[in-house]
Amino acid sequence: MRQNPYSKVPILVDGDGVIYESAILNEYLEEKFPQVRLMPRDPLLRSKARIWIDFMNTRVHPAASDLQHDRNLDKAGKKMKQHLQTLDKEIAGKDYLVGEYSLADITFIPFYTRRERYKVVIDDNYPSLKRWAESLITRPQVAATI
Ligand SMILES: N[C@@H](CCC(=O)N[C@@H](CS)C(=O)NCC(=O)O)C(=O)O
Repeated sequence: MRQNPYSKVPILVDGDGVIYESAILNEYLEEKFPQVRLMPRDPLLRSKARIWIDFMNTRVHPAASDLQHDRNLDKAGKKMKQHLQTLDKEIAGKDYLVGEYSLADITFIPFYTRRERYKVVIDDNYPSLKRWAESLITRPQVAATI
């Protein structure tokens, strides 16, 4: 991919600009269209949202990739379980990870909708995680993309 020096998708071409790295691309869109608020306004809550976005991108997705490609299966399986337990605990009793619906929740969706590809089962062992994930994918804007 010529436009991304990392040779990865997604990329976003906007006028003369090319944006890559999904977390940065998502924040770009959030800033560009402020009428759709997908990040908290409070700086501390913004940091918390970014911590969860980073958690998905640097922990959940790499473990999923290892599982998908049969790399370090034992270790990847253990890590995935830990990450899912962490999320299950965090989301217990809440509708969203940080305040209102935000990019923190959204960043989990591509993993959840592809979980079979990673041989990941999210069942009643993770009751809060399952409830949250199912509620995310039934949002009309999300359901339309699946
Ligand atoms: N950190 C990057 C990861 C992007 C990534 O790994 N993309 C995969 C597809 S989901 C890809 O382009 N793989 C092709 C390759 O590695 O050659 C992001 O969040 O945008």
